[in-house]
Amino acid sequence: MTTVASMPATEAHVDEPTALTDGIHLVVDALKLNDVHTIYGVVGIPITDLARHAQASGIRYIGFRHESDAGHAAAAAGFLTQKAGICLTVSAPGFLNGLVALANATTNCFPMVQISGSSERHLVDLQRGDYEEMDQLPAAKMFAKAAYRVSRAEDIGRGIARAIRTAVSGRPGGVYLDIPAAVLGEVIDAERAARTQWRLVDPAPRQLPDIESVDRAIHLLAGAERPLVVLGKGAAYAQADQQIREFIETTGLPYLPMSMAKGLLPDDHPQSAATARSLALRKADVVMLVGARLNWLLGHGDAPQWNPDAKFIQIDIAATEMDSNQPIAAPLVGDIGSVVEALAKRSKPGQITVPAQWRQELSERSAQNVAKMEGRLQAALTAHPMKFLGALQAIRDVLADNPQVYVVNEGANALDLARNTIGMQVPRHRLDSGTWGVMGIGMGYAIAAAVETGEPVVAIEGDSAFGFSGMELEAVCRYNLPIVTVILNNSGVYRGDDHSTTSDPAPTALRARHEFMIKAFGGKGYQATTPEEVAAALREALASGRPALIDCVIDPSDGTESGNIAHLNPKGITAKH
Ligand code: ADP
Ligand code: TZD
Repeated sequence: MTTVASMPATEAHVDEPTALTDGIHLVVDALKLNDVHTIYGVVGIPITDLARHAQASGIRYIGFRHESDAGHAAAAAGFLTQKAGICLTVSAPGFLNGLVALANATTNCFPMVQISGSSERHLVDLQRGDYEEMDQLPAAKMFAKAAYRVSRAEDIGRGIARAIRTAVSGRPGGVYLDIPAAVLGEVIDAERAARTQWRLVDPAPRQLPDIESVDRAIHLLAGAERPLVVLGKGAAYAQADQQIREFIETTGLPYLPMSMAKGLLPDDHPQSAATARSLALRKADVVMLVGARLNWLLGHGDAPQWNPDAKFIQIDIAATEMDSNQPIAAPLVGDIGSVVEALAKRSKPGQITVPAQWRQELSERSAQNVAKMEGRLQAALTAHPMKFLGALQAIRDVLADNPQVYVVNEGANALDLARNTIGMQVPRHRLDSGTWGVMGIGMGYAIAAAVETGEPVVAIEGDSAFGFSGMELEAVCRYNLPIVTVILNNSGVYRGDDHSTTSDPAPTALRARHEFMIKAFGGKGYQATTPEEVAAALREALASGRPALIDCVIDPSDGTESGNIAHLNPKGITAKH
């Protein structure tokens, strides 16, 4: 317990000064008590002293240029550590800037807590026009897993405990905690305050599945002719790496990793069906979803992309996820580690097998697809100007020698092509645009990955995508983080060769030499025009362990509008595509 002041007590106790504390100290005490090591934020009224005090008491404070980036960093920290990432924002506009990240974290099922200062309640509630006036709590509710407000300093410990518990337990998500300026400044008796704080016991309890549901799933899997496992980012989050790998390898089941589940098993694993994805979805008769929702990213489980007769087994911590898109023949509600353990324990040796014909079908299709792709990859290596696939092969080769590197990835083509080109060998080493396909996570995710793990990070960014968080290059340099930002710069959103019918540039047009940006902040900038230059710059940058940016000059005519989701554009009568 930290105390802020001593004050003479009442006349009856002149010899015993009462130790006092305040809201700011109580927030820091509660965070420390609950093992918070890092806060990501942007300071200002009323939270600057809170950040200062947190830093002075041993919590690392990482200061950003924009709250969205700080929030994305907190969310990524949550995904990587299974602990609630903490984002600190100022009232009204700062709060709103952070809210995008809070909503995105909730959508992705990442645990984070946005703690925001807010203006004086008695002014806000009468709409008297306070500095940064806004009624933040109801605004946050719509976008968060939960939203709470602390109205008395004595409730700070409770508020923080409740926020962290809610963020990490069950289906993880973003939680908002509103602390008005007056509460941060409230002075109370330190001894009394100490009794209002507690450390959470078992913040994210295991959730064991019902045995009957386990047996039902085993029965279905055992009877399958063309079984398939889909691993999602929930499986990566669960940190049940060993159980998942053992179950897949013992049963021999083919599996498809969703983008952030890549690396749970190494991408070159013989049971990976990634290179026969379309066939696997179209033909599988029993599909086991492990921490993956049947949302748009999986075509909602609909035919003809999927076998209309497929039976689904779904492992998820959220019972309400079952039947959200397709009937779930065998729901397995529980935490992935416990469920997979139960599946392994309850299935008899040899009970779940994979018919040779299905294995053969998948591997033949895989070989065909790899051969087809080979031609495209070869052609890209010598193309000038450089193609996405030229630069990406160079990055792939460097990363293959550095499997501990965290990969952050956003863009449209830059996302689709990097996801398919760059193999991951280690779990939880790929962070990307996620469930929303959001732009702007790049620098925040990269900073969190570097700060939380101490490992190098390579952020592979479309030039448009990078722009959303590009100013954080300054934070990358200020904290001297080992982050190499690689921009696949085709001078546009999707492509750079669109022409406008007016004197203004086309809506998709962009123009930048990003390597100059990082130089302004003291980092190393490279421009690369060939795959060889990309590889050389990346190797040098990674070896330096310092902030660097490589602007890869890509053919403006390379790229597809909207990447591989162009079909989601409304057609209408003026459709270009
Ligand atoms: P992807 O986009 O990779 O397919 P999703 O984000 O759609 O993955 O799905 C993740 C799912 O994982 C969510 O439905 C979430 O409830 C679930 N989940 C997250 N953590 C766990 C856990 N520890 N145990 C079980 N399910 C989890
Ligand atoms: N704003 C936000 C926050 N998220 C978005 N997804 C978009 C806008 C729309 N959008 C995409 O879906 S991808 C993209 C935008 C603006 C950028 C694509 O261009 P890029 O990548 O330069 O990043 P490629 O490689 O040139 O396709």
